[in-house]
Amino acid sequence: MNNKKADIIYFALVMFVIVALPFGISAYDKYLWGEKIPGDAKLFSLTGHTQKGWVLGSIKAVDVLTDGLNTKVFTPPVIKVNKGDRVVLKLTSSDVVHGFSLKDFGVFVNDGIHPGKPRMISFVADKQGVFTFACNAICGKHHENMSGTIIVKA
Ligand SMILES: [Cu+2]
Repeated sequence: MNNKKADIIYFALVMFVIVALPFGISAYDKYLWGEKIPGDAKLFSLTGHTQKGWVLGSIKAVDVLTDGLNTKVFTPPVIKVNKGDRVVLKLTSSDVVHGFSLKDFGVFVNDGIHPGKPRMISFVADKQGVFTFACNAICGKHHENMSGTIIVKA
């Protein structure tokens, strides 16, 4: 094989990867989110952090790196939904392996939420009230603080 032919083949390979990558990522997202989640589901992201507890949304990398500087920043998240809503939570860890439990709705992640591997959980908020979710993996000295509230309104 001459060099020119090899160049063309490598070029084609690189182009293939560049073109295929977004498709791969969106397919992986679909796989994570599951196909059966209806479009009207209420979606929330929760990121587990050993010092800040559960954070609504995502945590910036810089916050993970500087967590020792602002350990006092701790605001447990509050999620508000309406009775009957399908709720989907995307659970991510920013540092160590966390877990998740929302026992009032029978939701448990017992095999861990590992950094870089978001977990999707889904349930129907079929009862009204104020419910607590927590981390069910011993993840550090602030483990006890790792909780949040889900308010289900009528
Ligand atoms: Cu935890």
